[in-house]
Amino acid sequence: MQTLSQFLTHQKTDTNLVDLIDTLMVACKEIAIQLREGALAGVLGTTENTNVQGETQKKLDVIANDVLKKVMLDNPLVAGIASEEEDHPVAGNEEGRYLIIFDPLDGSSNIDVNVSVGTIFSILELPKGLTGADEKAYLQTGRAQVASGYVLYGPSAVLTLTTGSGVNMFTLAHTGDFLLTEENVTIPADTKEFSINMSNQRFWEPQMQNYIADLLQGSEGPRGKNYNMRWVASMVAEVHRVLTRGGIFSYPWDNRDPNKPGKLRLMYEGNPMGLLIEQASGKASTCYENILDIEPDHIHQRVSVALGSRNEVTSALEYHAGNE
Ligand code: AHM
Ligand code: MG
Repeated sequence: MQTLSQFLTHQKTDTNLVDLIDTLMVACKEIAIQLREGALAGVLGTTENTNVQGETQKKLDVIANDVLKKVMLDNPLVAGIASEEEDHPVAGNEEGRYLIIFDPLDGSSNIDVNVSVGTIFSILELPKGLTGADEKAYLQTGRAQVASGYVLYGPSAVLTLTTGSGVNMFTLAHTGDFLLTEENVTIPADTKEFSINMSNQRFWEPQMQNYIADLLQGSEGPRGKNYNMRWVASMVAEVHRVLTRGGIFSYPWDNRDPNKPGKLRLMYEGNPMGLLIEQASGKASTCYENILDIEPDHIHQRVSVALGSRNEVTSALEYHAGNE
């Protein structure tokens, strides 16, 4: 079985990028160990702090952020990092070439109930004339990502990675190596499974309400088939399911807060997951435009998301057409 670095080297990935991804996995292995210890290590529960998003931080949000920040900033290739848990980007090495953007622990509402969580990451090159402390350096479209991925901490720890030529999955072995377990992941174009937090239904736009109402009618309705529903409340787990067996996942725009077009964040969640989905032949949209085409204007900006099986996402978008 091939290790992660063997696989990337065979793919002729830039050696600096291989080094950087290896460093990211050093941090993720440490996070996996802390998660596995759970209550034994006293890491469950919340802190007294809220992050820049106004959310209460879990102890493990803070631990995962500190681990990633320290490990990545120690790598001389890193010009700076931006994190969902940091107010502002943090500068790294002045000679560094890469910017690392991460959601240290996605789905952290699931930590205390021992359900899957994950780390999501996105890698960009530092634009000329800017430093890793400049927010502007990070405000690149999702298409500019040189790599993105996540580590799902579930029954097994799985790295899902793209460097722009397909999607591959690596499982963390007891030896500490990530070993290639799924090559060239492809999402089926059609599906009978959707994933959305139904409790927010009354806050959605009528277009999304109509689309989901039609799915719920099953084989009697206009879609002509019975759909199953799943909601883990960890985007990493939902995207992993979509990549593994197809499906549509959405966290759509809702009217709870007019300043927030959806709950998920473009730079930490939308873009890295969008690139994985597109590289696996799926589709990733806001319901109105391709996520990867958005010109970001803020490091913490929110975005509505509908992603997964190509034909199903296209059907969802048809309900929204003409409402731009
Ligand atoms: P987080 O990054 O603070 O954990 O929030 C993102 C998570 C996603 O993983 C998940 O899809 C969503 O929030 C669940 O939200 P809800 O609790 O509204 O169902
Ligand atoms: Mg998140």
